[in-house]
Amino acid sequence: MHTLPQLPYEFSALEPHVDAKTMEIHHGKHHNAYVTNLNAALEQAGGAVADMDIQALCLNLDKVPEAQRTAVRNNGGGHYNHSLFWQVMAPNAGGEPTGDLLDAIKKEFGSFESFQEQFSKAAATRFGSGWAWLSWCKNQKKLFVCSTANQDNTLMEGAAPHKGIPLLGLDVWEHAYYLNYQNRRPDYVKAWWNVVNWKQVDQNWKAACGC
Ligand code: MN3
Repeated sequence: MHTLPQLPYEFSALEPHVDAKTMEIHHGKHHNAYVTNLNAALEQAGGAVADMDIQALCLNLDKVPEAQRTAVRNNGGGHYNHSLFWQVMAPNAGGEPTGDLLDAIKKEFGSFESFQEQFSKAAATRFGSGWAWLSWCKNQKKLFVCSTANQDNTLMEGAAPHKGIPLLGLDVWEHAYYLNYQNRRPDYVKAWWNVVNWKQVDQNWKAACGC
């Protein structure tokens, strides 16, 4: 059974960048529905996939019976992505990462500003609903930026140009910003940098690369 994680802060904690009403609906209704629907699909599927943790499920969608695979992809992806999303945001956050992670970003993208630009572009140009990512490619031992459609993520086979472990994710579904920003996705993306929890991203990176 998968369960809805508690938000690590109040609904209003990310204001004015992300408003309390959006957080309340996003966590309590949208994320909760992904968890409920994931559990229902896994109950139908039975077998080993019913006991996998959420990361293993995203990595092993081919092990899910075909009849439930799309439901598990959409709702399991939704559960994984949002669980990460709440963690990589925090009040009194934003700014730049420090130390090794900043060095790794500079090495890969030239500068922090250039990384931010690439990531914002990935978020702005994803057509329809999806996510922007900073992920770690284990095979090539490098950071990369991309976007994915729907509730896909970079753990899933064929969802992105590289397979990799998500370190930082940005939800660009309209439900993530429409109340406050209406159609202005670029304004939401710009404001969102003020709530990025770089300490958590650094932890995610160290866990992913073993460094
Ligand atoms: Mn969402």
